[in-house]
Amino acid sequence: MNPLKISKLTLIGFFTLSLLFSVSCQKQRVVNRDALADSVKTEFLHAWNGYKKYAWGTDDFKPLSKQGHNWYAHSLLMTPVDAFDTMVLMGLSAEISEVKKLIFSRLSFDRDISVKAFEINIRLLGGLLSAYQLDGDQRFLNLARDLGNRLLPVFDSPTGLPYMFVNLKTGKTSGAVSNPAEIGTYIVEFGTLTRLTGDSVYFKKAKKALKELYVRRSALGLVGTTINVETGAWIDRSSHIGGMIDSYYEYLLKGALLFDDAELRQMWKTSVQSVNTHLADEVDGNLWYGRANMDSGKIQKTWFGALDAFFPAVLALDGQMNRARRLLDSCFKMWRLKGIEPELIDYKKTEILSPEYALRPEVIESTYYLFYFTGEHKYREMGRVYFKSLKKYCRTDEGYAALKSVVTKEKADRMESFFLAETLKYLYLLFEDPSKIDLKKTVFNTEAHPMFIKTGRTVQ
Ligand code: DMJ
Repeated sequence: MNPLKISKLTLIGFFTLSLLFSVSCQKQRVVNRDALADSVKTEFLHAWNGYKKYAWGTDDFKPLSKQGHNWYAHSLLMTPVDAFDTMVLMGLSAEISEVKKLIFSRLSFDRDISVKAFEINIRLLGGLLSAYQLDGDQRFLNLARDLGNRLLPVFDSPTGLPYMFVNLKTGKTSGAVSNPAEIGTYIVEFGTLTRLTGDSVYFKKAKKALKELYVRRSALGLVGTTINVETGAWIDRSSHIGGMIDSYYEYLLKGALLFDDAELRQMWKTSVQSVNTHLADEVDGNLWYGRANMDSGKIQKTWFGALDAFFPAVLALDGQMNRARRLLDSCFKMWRLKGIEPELIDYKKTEILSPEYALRPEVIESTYYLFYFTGEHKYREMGRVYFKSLKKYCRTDEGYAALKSVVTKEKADRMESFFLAETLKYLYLLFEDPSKIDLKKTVFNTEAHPMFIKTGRTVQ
């Protein structure tokens, strides 16, 4: 099918409906909104102003040394692009104008640099597509299309599984050893690009990658941690829901929802059933997900981390509320171990394996979903705890800093763009009126960039 182009007017009308409060909702808004939403906005501006003052035009702000940092030889404006739609949701009009000026005057992808395609896809392509859909400025879509075209060569492997890196100027690819997350996290952005441009190539390549990965699952239905994209052979056969696998599962479900795709839905159903059968682990009445060999299904490591905490959100989105609730309760316990969340723990021994906190969003994201679907006050109370910890341990005089250790609370000189794109966005949405976003019409990419479901329109 040849997807239709969507006119700017239709887009603006749609987003006005989806995002702004209707007059009839005004009363309810007062009741449903928590005063903390404004405090989160204040903290967003605190962090953004640090970037603006010391790192303007670079990728990231280093909050301790107070300087900018670029991922590659040229800045790709990682923080401004990633943060833009949070500003839109928060209604920060002055910041929106200055970021637009920066992006349209400086952002170019015609650079001789080899980039990590996954990160560029979720942060930049996702950010630009969401910016276009929210703001309506055609220049966002032009940039997104240019970037999408420059990322396309990653799919030109013998299997169709994408390479890890691509040179944005030459199209030269590298990195044949990849993982399910970096292979399977394209459909939301590439499918949206197809929908917005009418060019089916993006959706097709991203879907083929998902299918090629899915057919390589083990007899138990599990995937491993690393795979060679040229041969299709698994290298590390350890299976889990954490980093390097996580958003593969997320995109099976989100791709199904965003594009009303029955095949993806079936792939998700089969996969999550295997995950729930083999990786779910009960310890002292608490639900966790451990790490098993993909062939035996035997749990070998009782490890769970900050990245795994995305899973309650996905379970809730799928209507698996009991599991979602129980797993989020476990995640919250992990947060409370040291007053802020460690990167990785052994849940059986209650032992911290990696003590850093990278300002990650996943547990807050899951709490937002649980609040959205249940309306239970308990989840906003969890939100208050996260917010208090963030301010207490990570706030600096002019920004926010990751922690080297949640035990000593020593800070690290990093404020990743996802702090503004995701962590503060989900925290804000948790305290905002839930009707601000309609999750029947909106799918967040894995970097919290909203994409919008169009009914009666499929992409193939
Ligand atoms: C983000 O870039 C995305 O959420 C990704 O899926 C996982 N890692 C970070 C946040 O922790």
